[in-house]
Amino acid sequence: MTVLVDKCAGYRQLTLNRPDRLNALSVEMHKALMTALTEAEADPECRAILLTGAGRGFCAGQNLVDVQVTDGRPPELKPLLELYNALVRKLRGMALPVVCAVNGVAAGAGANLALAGDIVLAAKSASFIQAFSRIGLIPDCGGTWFLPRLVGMARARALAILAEPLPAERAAEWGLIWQAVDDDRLMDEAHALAARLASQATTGIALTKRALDAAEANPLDAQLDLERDLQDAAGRTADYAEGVQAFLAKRTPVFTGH
Ligand code: T3D
Repeated sequence: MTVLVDKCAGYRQLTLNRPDRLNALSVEMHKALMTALTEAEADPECRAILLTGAGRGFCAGQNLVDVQVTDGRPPELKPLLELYNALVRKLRGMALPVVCAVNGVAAGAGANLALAGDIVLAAKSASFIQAFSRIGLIPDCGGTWFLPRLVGMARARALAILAEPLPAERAAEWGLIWQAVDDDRLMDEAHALAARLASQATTGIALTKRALDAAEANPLDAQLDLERDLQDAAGRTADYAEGVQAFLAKRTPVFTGH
């Protein structure tokens, strides 16, 4: 199994599972991850995703064994890149919050896959490497979009061109990720976060994700209109009614995600 699926209370843990190759992405793994995300979204009991890697790495990007130049002919990369694009679109478009727990090195497409999550935690020993320029490629899997937005153009350019490892703690300082945590705390923290998200008003979170993603391209005027419409939708959820009632009654709200 190239992706392990664990059903936890309220959420699913998906684990990239080719540890001998630092979870480098094969076509089989692409398909397994896509299937696991689609199935999680269709499960009414599942209200958050926790994505991590088995072994000492998170993901080393494209499985380079599959794209070797043979007989002097470079491989056709476009079909492969459609798989990456589909994965990034899927992760960003998920109606569920996605927590990435980066347990070790995240390189190439593996780094950018992590950045497609909503909240990224990393073990302090982990690092992020835009490894593409080392092999003559450009950052893909959304890298050229995520990097400048998260850390600014100067840092994005240096990360992309120099391909040096960015340690997790600096990645957090720079705003590339949410938090760097002690290695032995990573999975406990990630599970606690996923469980917490799974008990929140998850329809509201899904609408928040849509608003933030649209904000990247919208002028303020259009964004204000979008906020009005999405807030209107959030205001019609049972969770909003519950949230207000619980606040007024000074009790903890019980959200259902509806
Ligand atoms: O099709 C296309 O090419 C377009 C799509 C591109 C998307 C991309 O992701 S391009 C970028 C691809 N990824 C890389 O270039 C990273 C390659 N890996 C590394 O640079 C290093 O492995 C790391 C810096 C990530 C970690 O270094 P280290 O020293 O901790 O581990 P290692 O010894 O290099 O790797 C451990 C094993 O995993 C090793 O196998 P072995 O020698 O024990 O049999 C290594 O070959 C294997 N491995 C690591 N990364 C990949 C890989 N095998 C296949 N593909 C990999 N990407």
